[in-house]
Amino acid sequence: MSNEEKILENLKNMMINIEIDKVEEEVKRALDSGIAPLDIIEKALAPAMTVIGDKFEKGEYFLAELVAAGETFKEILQILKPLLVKSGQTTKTLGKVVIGTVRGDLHDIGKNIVATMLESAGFEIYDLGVDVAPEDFVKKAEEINADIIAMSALLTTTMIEMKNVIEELKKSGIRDKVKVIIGGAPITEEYAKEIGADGYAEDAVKAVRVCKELLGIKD
Ligand code: B1M
Repeated sequence: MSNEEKILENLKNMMINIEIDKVEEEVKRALDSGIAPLDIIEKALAPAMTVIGDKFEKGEYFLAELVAAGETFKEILQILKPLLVKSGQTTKTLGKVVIGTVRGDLHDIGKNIVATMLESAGFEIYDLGVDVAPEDFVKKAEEINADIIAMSALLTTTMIEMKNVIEELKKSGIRDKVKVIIGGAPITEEYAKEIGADGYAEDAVKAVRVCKELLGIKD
């Protein structure tokens, strides 16, 4: 195992064991040793969250652990976000994206990563936060003349809101003016097709690629 792999493995385990006070220090150590901010997220912190979710499901962890891990992830993102944006090094705007987590859903860690990655790729981001009603997605898209609406859902019970947003876009007569991309742990390519979304991405890196494809932008 390389030194980089060891540090990432260590970080992942600290997160899984909810050793909150040690995580920030280890992230700084990872950065100092030259590990890319995106690798810290994709190879250590995000996989740790999957394990934490599994433990919650099995009853080994409770809501307190879920909250502590979520809060820690958000704090670490505050440190990594400027570095991610900087590494994108783009100045021109590729397009306007309205992003949010759908109604009834308060999960925003993945959505924030997607927003950060899109921003670093050169998109202009309008982040509506969490628990966003369909009308609010549409209102914002109309107001800023958005190119893309990007929706995140982490609960099987809230996925349906994505369909509601698409219905709302049709009602407002702007469905053909804006592309819709969806994602989040329970979302699949099939679901995207089923509800008539234009794109689906399983992670933040793919979300950037799909958004570019939807607007016909070549790398
Ligand atoms: Co919740 N939670 N949670 N939770 N939580 C899950 C989602 C769950 C799978 C855990 C489990 O049981 N295994 C489960 C859902 C079960 C289901 O619906 N099938 C669950 C539950 C049940 C709940 C509550 C109902 C618990 C309760 O109260 N009894 C409750 C619901 C609250 C609500 O939303 N109304 C709840 C609450 C919470 C906290 C608030 C404590 C906290 C969220 C903190 C926060 O977000 N600010 C939390 C957390 C942390 C999780 C887990 C452990 C981790 C989620 C996460 O941040 N992952 C999660 C378990 C899991 O997902 N395995 C779980 C890391 C993040 C980087 O990944 O968000 O998947 P993710 O994002 C990825 C991709 O999905 C993708 O890219 C991201 C980066 O690669 N992606 C997109 C995301 N959005 C995208 C959009 C795109 C494209 C890609 O295009 C637009």
